[in-house]
Amino acid sequence: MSIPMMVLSVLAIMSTPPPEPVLPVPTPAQLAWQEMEYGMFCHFGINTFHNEEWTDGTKDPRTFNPTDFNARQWVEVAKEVGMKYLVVTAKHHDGFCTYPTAYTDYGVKSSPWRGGKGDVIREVADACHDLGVMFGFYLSPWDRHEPAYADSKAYDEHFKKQLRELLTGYGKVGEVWFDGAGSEGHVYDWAGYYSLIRELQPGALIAICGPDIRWVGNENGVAPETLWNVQERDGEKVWHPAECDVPIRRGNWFFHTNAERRLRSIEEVLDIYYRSVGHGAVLLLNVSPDRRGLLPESDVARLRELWKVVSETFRTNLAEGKPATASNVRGNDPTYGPDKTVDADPATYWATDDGVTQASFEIDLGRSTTFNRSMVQEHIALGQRVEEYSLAAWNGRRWKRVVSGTTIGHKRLDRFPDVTASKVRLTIHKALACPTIRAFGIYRAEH
Ligand code: FUL
Repeated sequence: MSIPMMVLSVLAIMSTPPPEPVLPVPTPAQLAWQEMEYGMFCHFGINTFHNEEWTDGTKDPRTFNPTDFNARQWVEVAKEVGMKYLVVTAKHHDGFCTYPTAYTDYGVKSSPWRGGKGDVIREVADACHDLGVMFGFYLSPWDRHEPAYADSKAYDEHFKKQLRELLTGYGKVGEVWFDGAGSEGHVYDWAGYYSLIRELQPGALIAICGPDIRWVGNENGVAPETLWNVQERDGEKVWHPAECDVPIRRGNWFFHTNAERRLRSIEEVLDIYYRSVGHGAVLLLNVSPDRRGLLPESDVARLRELWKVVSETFRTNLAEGKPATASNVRGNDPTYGPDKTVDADPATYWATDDGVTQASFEIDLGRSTTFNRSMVQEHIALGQRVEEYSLAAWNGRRWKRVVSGTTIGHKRLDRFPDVTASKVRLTIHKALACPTIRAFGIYRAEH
């Protein structure tokens, strides 16, 4: 063995093991999904043609007739504006199926659209797979049309048959969305639904009424300031990350004519972004295809505007590559050095010694720098840890606190008025175990 090789192997032996995970940790599919941060929800069905949010299952299926349907437009827009996945309604509470199911005539089969041969789900799924956007579907458990709904057992069978069609006929499915609305008092065979999904699409995440993704608890697109991924379910601790679903037009999941005034302003959607993604949740923003079967131009313009602001804001990390020092580095091993938070490599992270749950790192910006946004990410593959943090800035004479908060999780974004400093310091005041910080950034936003 050559001398340099020997040195390397000795170093390898001496290198410090990573921290033990804080259990439970995300599954690889949950981790990949949290990494996506942002997706598009599309509610499209019979309601689209009636200016109603919930129809009762009696609307004539012949009224479903988009004039210019193009799912590719939906997915192209989603991709262009930074959304990494798309969830579309295969059946809403009214029971109308947007795909040609064999188990009811109430759906596209009985509509004039494409001579009764159309399939919304096929076209959305194909476009998603083609363009590399994760595909998901919404299948409402509550069904106001299906006569079998009155009989729980019979309906379970019906529902499973529909699930099977959707899970076997449309390629890879990333997310199955089970809405709880309207189901009060009804008994479903959830365990049966879940095992069918696990069997047919083991990679699919089951959301809302399901074990993999939880509902954030409101339809305003806002996650609480303190957001833990770990939740208690049936007396057991589980990793159950939150999704914030919210319509881009206030109160409208489905398209309504003459409702453009409900379109949220850029300030509102930006605020939603900061309070969902920026609180460590995933944002599922609903955009309703119209009666043409296209996303309305005004909504598309708003999505573009939002993504422009977000990408411009976070394009330049003013701390990237700057020298960093820390109060503690795990095993004094540079593998876990504080520079790993600003190296733009998502795989590396700063970590402290076991038991050190209060620690800080400083970044020397080299010159006086003005910023008004910050970003911190934990290495959640090893579990969520941080309970309290703060950011301080050196104004040449003393440290001044800029912002403080509780949890970080996958991502924490903070907004504050312009700060000018030559050094910044992130302090972890409290954590469940030694912190693992994967990324840190400061930015100057114009909006
Ligand atoms: C709610 C439903 O009742 C709405 O119509 C919409 O589907 C929303 C995503 O979930 O519970």
